[in-house]
Amino acid sequence: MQILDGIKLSKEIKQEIKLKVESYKEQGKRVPHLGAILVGNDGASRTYVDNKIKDCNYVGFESSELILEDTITQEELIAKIQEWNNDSNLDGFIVQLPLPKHIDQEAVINAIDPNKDVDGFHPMNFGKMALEMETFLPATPYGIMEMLERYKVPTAGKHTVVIGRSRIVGRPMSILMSKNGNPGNSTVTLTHSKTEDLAKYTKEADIVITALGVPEFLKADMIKDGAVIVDVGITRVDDPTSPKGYKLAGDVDFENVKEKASWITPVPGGVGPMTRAMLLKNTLLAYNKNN
Ligand code: BQF
Repeated sequence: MQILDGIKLSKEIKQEIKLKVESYKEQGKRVPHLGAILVGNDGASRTYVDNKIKDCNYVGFESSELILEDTITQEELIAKIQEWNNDSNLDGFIVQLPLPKHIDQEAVINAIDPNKDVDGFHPMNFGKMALEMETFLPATPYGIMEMLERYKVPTAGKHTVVIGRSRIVGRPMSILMSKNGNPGNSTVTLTHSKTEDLAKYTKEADIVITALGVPEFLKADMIKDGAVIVDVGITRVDDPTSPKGYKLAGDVDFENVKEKASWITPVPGGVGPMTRAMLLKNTLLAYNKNN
């Protein structure tokens, strides 16, 4: 078993970006600028946004943070988004998900200028991705592709089974793994909550990508020897021994599955750090496209 180390790789990527920013500065150019909108004060969302801002500081990007009350109306939020769409100082921005229940997530995503949509969630960008045109890829699928590429994990001709069909992870992942390129050229099965006998598919898989959110769901007897296992699950589970009172649990029964897998991502320290690094890559792409 070999570990797909997202911490190590994300550090390398951040270092590459940092060097690019230094060279822009030397050329007298402005630096890339990322914005983040947070609605409400959910603890996990707060942490995610804080970390995105920290990452910007680390690589030398400018960043802007807008924290809005969870009582804000959808119209008010969309008005803020339009302000940021028209702000030529801002290369790209994200609206941290999930949003409060009274706000229609789809309407909000649709309001973002596709050229500033560094999360790659706008339907225009999803469509471009599906058509294999250059665009912002959603950060988690992008991070997984980057990881497979940098570790030279073979994907062509392999059977990839994706568990979960969310707009942000599972579905885009299924599209990217089947694209004509490297990584890609996989034969993809997209499984979901209505799939009958899921293990029938996972046992046949050369690559399993699980984005379910059920701790330790994927057991050793559900995979074949030498399979590549990518764990996108990050559920907070109580842990009184940790200072935070919780720990992160993946979808994979890591201790047992790792004995059978050829490559495996840990949780924490696998896909999550790659997700963070890819937001920076997308911001760099926005900077280069909009300049
Ligand atoms: C790690 C996210 C669900 C809903 C909204 C590192 C992250 C997570 C885990 C992280 C996520 C998940 C993010 C680890 C960003 C990934 O070491 O395992 C980093 O920061 N993520 C988000 O912004 O919104 C979410 C998951």
